[in-house]
Amino acid sequence: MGTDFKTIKLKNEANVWTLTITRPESLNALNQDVLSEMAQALRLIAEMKFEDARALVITGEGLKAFVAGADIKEMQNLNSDQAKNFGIKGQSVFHEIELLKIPVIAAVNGFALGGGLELALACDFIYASENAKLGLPEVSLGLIPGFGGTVRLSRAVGLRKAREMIFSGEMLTAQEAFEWGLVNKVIPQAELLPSVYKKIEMMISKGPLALESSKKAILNNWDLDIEAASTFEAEQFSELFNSDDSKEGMMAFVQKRKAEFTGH
Ligand code: CO8
Repeated sequence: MGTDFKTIKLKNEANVWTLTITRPESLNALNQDVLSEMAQALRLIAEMKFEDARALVITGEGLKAFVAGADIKEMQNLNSDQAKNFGIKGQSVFHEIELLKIPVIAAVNGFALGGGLELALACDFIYASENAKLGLPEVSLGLIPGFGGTVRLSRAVGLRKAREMIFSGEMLTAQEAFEWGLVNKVIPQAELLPSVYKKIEMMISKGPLALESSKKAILNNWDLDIEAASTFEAEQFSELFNSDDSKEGMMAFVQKRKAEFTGH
């Protein structure tokens, strides 16, 4: 498989994939190459059969940073049109994460700033190490978040907290981010990835079609009115009754045994 990347690493262990951004000398800042390689990696994973790709973890190399934002050194040379293209590229790569059929967990192992926090926000949820710092400091550069931060942060923490974070550019500690509901769990650095893999192991023992369908329903429904959202949920729910997995799941419960899901 074409996984010969320069700015990221893609690793597979028991069909759980880990995408690591590998520019620790720049605190894993996102430049054009990283975004292009991420797009390529996400496409590879999206095209896999369910049994070959059960979940994805996104993290950064080293003990200091998940991703400290878009690459400011590269960005400072952009004109307005180029900046727009760069912004749209980042937005579209991050949206591909949301569209993946499998759970995607951000393992935030240090600074998650600007584009780094925007990347984590596009993942299904975030586990963070105790030393993590999270923020959208773009106003300090005379900019605003441009990879989806103005959209996803307010949906994650509410409008008022999002405004406070974006207007001040201040970083939250991992513990504060946990208290704000931005981070699901705070874990000592050395235990971060093992904890993420442990949670994934539990999730992928469930019906893969049910995971896919719940991810789709949550994404589709988050900004719909209650009626439209309930209609979509009912469609997703009822469609699963055509699957072998739902029959197996319910039968296994009745027969008091563990379900054997096939993804069909
Ligand atoms: N871009 C490029 N290089 C970076 C970045 C970055 N975002 N962050 C850190 N680096 C580099 C530093 O320049 C330094 O390189 P060098 O050794 O060559 O000087 C190296 O990484 C180590 O960093 P520091 O020496 O600064 O490490 P410190 O521990 O002193 O500080 C901080 C760590 C606090 C994280 C600090 O590096 C920092 O403030 N970084 C910038 C954080 C930031 O502002 N991020 C937001 C960037 S803007 C953005 O993400 C917008 C996204 C949307 C774009 C849409 C486009 C239209």
